[in-house]
Amino acid sequence: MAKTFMIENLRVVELRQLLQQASYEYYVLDAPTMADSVYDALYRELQDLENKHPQLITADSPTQRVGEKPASQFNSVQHYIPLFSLENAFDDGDVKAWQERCQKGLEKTEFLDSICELKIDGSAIALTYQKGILVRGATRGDGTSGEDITSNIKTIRSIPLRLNLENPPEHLEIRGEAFLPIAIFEQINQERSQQNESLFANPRNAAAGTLRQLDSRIVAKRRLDFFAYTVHLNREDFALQNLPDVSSQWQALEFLEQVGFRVNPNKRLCKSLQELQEYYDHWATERLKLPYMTDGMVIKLNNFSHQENLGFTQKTPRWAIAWKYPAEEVPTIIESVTVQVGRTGTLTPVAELRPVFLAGTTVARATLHNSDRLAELDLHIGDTAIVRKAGEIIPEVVRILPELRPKDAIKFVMPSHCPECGQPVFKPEDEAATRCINCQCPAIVRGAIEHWVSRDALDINGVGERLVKQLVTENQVTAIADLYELTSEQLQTLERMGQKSADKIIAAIAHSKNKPWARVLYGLGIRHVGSVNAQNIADNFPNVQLLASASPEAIASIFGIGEEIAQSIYRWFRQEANQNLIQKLKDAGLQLVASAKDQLATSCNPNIAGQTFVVTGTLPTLKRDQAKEMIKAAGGKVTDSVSKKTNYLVVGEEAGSKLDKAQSLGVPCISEEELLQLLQAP
Ligand code: 1X8
Repeated sequence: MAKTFMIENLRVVELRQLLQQASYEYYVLDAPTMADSVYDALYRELQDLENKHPQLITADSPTQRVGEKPASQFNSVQHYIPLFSLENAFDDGDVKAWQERCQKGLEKTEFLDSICELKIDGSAIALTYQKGILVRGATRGDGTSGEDITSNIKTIRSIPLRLNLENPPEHLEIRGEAFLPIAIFEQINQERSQQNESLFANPRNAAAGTLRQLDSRIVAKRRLDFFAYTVHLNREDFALQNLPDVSSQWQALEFLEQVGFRVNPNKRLCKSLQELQEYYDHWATERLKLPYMTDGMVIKLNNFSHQENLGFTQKTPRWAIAWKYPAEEVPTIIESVTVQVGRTGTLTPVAELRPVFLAGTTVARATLHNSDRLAELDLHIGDTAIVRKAGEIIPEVVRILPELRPKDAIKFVMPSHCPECGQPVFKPEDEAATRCINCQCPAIVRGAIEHWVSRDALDINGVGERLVKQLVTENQVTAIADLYELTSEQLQTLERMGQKSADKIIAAIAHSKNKPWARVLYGLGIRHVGSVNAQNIADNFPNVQLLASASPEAIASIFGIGEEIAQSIYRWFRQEANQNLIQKLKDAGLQLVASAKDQLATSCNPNIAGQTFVVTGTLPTLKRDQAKEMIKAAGGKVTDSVSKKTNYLVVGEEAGSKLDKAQSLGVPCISEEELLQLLQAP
């Protein structure tokens, strides 16, 4: 026994190192050396050993990056060293003046060596390492104190949980920028738009929003990244501990790289104003090709002794300056406005523009967001509009210039009928958007199916946007459930569809019948029910009947599920078309019940598992059978009569002799509400 433990302990250490190295090569060096399948296998092996011996889990184990249960709030923490903001320069004159001030302050006449780095448009983060282990990550906040977001920070793969240092200092503060790569930002917004959730304006907001997510499991899915750019070190301590000499910003960046951080490679040591200008001009256009957002360059005096001598003003270091690139805005003509109908029926007005070159690409369309925004703009066809790439990604109409409006220009008004199906549209008072509410609207049907087949839902390979459009246009599919009645022959009647592909698609559709209940629930596309919520709800309501008949209160009693989501689910199941859909999916053989294995996974609720319940009387929201099902799903036992062995009697209105008996035996009596609390809190 002891011997096995020793061997397993050594293996855990080895696995941790192997996985740390592989992850460093993948996420920091961007040069993978280990196949994904090998990584996964080693990761699972580590996870199994850690499950077996939880005492072997360390803070720097790769398994600690997956996120934790949602926190109710973040704690405010004091920064060990304040985070300063930077003084801004808007032209070369500002930069020259800054350099001259530095020279004067240091009583020098020659140009002071400066490091140019790109200014990353993300969220500044302060990391604290104790003896080389990441112990805290905090947001910038007001610069003096921020929020402790350590569990979110740990999900960022390019942030080392342990520094690559033989002899780490007691305490080390690292600063850098957390950001979302543009592609991931776009993917998140696409998903949010499918969920009918509000969109992030730009990658910076998305990164900030993600970092402040209370559920770090969601953060783990979002693939934030991080560039380190500052290390606060005590040079005497460093010398004492035989750490490398870091006496300049250039050396600091090298040090950061060496200990395992991702450092932006686009840095330059400049020895003249001319070279600063070259860097600025070069990156003015090159930055638009980078996979992340930048909004300027940061210039820092290289020499730490220069930095120390100059020190700080109230808010900013005197030895650094940010030279910003102007936000790109251009005027153009609005030639027409089209209206798109989204998956959930939201109408989005889009301006069709006379094409203009903007921030690296030609732009011919720009979003007008929604009806309210459109009304604010008072937009007329033929207007001259100022167009901006919001965070240089999605072009938007910022404002129009009414003084340039042609005399006979006609004001654009939102259509009263859906451009896709012709049915009247509807604008709720409290929402900015107009929407189509015809559930047979082809746009909504297409959207619903695209969502159903998407990766996180039923993940049906081969059914893409084009095929969905064909199927809906040809009326082969008018609702999700119709997919399961398609035949290969039917598909082969479609343009460009051979037998082989058709067979493959039919097989993929059939295969989706094995996908678990949580995926099915997510696939239904109920408003506000994203994949994490769906899993959470499916864990608590292990079959569709329980969920369909649950009260909004019962649904909202799940941790992490708010009133709005609960109402949305409740209303969804009250619609006849949706009830029919569920019946058809059931008939088609989809998983509308959690599998025994999943139920077992949720049945570790120690409040319920192994306890014996009796349910009596009329419960306020649940039917008695539902309550019994829920108890059983959580691992409890349900019997019909009260005895000494009964652990709880669940009591509703007009309870009869069972209540008397329980009271005489001293069996605890609980309400439905108390039962739900037991079920919910593991
Ligand atoms: C902010 C930023 C800095 C750097 C890059 N991106 C930023 N957003 C850098 O130094 N490379 S420095 C900084 C600050 O000091 N407020």
